[in-house]
Amino acid sequence: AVMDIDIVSVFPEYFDVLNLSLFGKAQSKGLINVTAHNLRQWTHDVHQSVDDTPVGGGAGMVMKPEVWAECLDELLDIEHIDEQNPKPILIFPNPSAPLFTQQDATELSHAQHLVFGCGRYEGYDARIPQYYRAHGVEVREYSIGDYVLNGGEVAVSVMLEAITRLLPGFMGNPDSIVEESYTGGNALLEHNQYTKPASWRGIDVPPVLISGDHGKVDRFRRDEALEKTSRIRPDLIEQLDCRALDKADRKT
Ligand code: 6GU
Repeated sequence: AVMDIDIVSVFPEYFDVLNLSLFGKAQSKGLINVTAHNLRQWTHDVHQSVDDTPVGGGAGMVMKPEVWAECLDELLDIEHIDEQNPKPILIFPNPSAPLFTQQDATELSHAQHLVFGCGRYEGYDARIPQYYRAHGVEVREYSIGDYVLNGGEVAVSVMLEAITRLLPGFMGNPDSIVEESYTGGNALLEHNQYTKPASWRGIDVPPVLISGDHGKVDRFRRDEALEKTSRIRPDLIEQLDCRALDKADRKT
């Protein structure tokens, strides 16, 4: 079934890029149906204002709950949930939320309807996610990393790419999904990749890779993945499921 994706933003044109490349193909193939909405279309005042000053004081502006609610009541259509219209999942990018992971991408790739709400300025009124949770909607808030962005648009495009590339038929070669980093209970960084020529500007590819011995190649790549991960991302080694390690895995 086609995955319906609604995105709400004050800069909906930002998502015009979704008509290009793999997203465009996925849309024409009928795998996904993406609509970017302008939040201001749910305002009623001449200034089409979507934000106000923070209660309690402080810098910047906070997105108002009333406008978001008019928008989300319509897009979520929570009165009419049945077999044809399964429960949507509401997602808010938020730099103060848990990190978005491959596990989240996998879970969300099984949804039928995703609604993304892009906050701008200093954020959105905390009662918005609270209200929809209290009314039975699955609401998720995610950060995409420990750095500051101006708004949720970039974060949504990152999450969308991570989710939609997992849809059956989206990628040309589904094998490349199972082999890559961060999948399964075996989240290691990937081993290095080489192509031909075997020697280039005086640098040789590791000879074992052209030995034709598949067992040795697998072992070499596994050792490289373990070594790279412990050096670059020791936090991923901490999270490793011991059962994912084989006897020959070097203790690094
Ligand atoms: Cl989800 N939003 C914003 N504004 N900044 C971020 C972020 C999200 N994730 C990391 N930085």
